Amino acid sequence: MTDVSNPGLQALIFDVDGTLADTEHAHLAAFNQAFAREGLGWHWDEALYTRLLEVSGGKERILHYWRALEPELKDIGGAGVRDTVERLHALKTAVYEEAVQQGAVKLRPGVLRLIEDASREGLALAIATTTSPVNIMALLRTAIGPDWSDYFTVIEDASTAPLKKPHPQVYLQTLKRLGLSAQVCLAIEDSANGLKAATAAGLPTVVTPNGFTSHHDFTGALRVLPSLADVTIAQLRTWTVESRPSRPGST
Ligand code: XBP
Ligand code: MG
Repeated sequence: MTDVSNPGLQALIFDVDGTLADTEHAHLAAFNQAFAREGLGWHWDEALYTRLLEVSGGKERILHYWRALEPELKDIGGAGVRDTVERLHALKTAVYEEAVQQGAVKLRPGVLRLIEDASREGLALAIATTTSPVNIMALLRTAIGPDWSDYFTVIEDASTAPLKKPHPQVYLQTLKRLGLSAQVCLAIEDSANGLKAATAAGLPTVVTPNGFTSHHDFTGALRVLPSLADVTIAQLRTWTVESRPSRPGST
């Protein structure tokens, strides 16, 4: 019998970059192409990009790098700097979108099966990401097909949640739109910033790290797994309920 005072899992909330797919190599190549096209002489290698990923959001990452390169950059709030960052990021987004449409990025193992299983079992599905909407569309349209958005009840992204992870805004807005409390949802993330954002919103969180994030601190994660390949909905249900503090008299 269902314990109404201890409701089960009702929704899965997915991060995109690094979680649904290993996108960061494609993001990195796109940043470098944008820098080259603008003749900036900037080039990010993988070691540098791994460190820069600590700053969530492409625009924020560009600005952070620029400020580190030119500490005297005065015009941080000014139109000159802002316009340049916007232009670079728009260029980078176009390059990334094209690469993804050409099949440069595949979903990580187990992701599509878990989405299909969750949907079949009546769980709600949502996306909570710092990336731009066109990037989500390019990835999921290519990987799942034109009806990809039918799977997702809620999508929150850079266009709706300007405060980037580790700020919990994107998760709080996702929960609000789902109309669910955090304790009946599960977040799936790949990075420390993502984990911090999700847990700050009260969400139990499973982490599947990748090459760019495997060195992060995942203290507070419900589980840290190499991928979603062997994960079942039944396991996610069990882990979610087990994550709750036990109530007096409940054992
Ligand atoms: C991912 C990001 C993104 C991408 C770049 O963070 O930080 O910024 O690297 O995408 P998360 P944009 O997976 O935690 O959401 O350039 O579109 O920002
Ligand atoms: Mg991520």
